[in-house]
Amino acid sequence: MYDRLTAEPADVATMRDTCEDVGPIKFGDSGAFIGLAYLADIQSMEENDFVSEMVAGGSRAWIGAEKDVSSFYWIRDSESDKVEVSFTNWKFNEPNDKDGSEDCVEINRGPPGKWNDLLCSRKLPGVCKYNITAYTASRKD
Ligand SMILES: [Ca+2]
Repeated sequence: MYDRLTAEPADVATMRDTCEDVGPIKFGDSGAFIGLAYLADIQSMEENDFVSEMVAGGSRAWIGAEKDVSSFYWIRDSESDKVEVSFTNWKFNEPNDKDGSEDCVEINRGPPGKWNDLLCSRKLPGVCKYNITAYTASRKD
């Protein structure tokens, strides 16, 4: 389950905190639970299309990949909870690590759904992803 973040554009560190503040969430009297939210990781082309189309007008947005030394990782709940990126959808000639300082990743740069590495301090919207652990009641809000 996803939700496009409607907050003001922000740098990646701020956006990660904002996503984490969204979860955990409980819905309804039964306590139906949606687990922690984090800046979205993307595991397949189908998921990539879903996230890409979610961002209004196909505008640029942060996704949750970040570089450590020379590889990109999906970072979820914390710096220690990270998984090396396998599926990718880089734009042609990206990631280019311009000026040796592009460690974060945006989606919808150029062709829809394509990725670009970018300075983490740039301000963009972001897509949060909810890790659903149980969902037994209909959403009431
Ligand atoms: Ca780049």
